[in-house]
Amino acid sequence: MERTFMAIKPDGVQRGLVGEILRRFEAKGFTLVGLKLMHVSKELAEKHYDVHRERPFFPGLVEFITSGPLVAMVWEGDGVVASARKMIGATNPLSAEPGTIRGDFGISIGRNLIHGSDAIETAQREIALWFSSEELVSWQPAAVAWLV
Ligand code: RTP
Ligand code: MG
Repeated sequence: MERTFMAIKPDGVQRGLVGEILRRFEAKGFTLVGLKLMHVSKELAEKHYDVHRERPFFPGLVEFITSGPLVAMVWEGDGVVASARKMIGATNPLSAEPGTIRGDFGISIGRNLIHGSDAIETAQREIALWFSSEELVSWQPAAVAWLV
């Protein structure tokens, strides 16, 4: 079953949007299989955003991601990688459609509330980077039978 990695960034936690964001993915019908609140080390932040290492915003991005607690999570479901990206919205919240998380709650590209893996291969890499296999719970909610 397809899985994606997402993280509610420190701004989402500070603004009290954790419940709202979890609610959206639960209500959509995806299955939560991993969840933890954590302070991210500089090393993990740099590995996570490795593709952006040469970009001018990289140091500020790492500083921000390590600035306070973040909620790391893994969600499961058919098509979850692309669907979650749609629900998150465009990188710049001012361009993100209303109805998306960034479109509804953000105004700044550097404070865009949530990360979501951008492809299935990226999701596999990020899940392995952020979670051990013991931290992931495989289960099938009874409600899924009513969705599919
Ligand atoms: P993310 O990786 O955090 O889910 O965001 P994304 O795929 O929508 O965007 P990406 O291109 O991967 O950029 C990663 C994060 O870097 C910050 N950023 N700042 N100042 C800038 O021009 C700029 N561009 C990107 C954003 O916070 C973005 O989420
Ligand atoms: Mg990205």
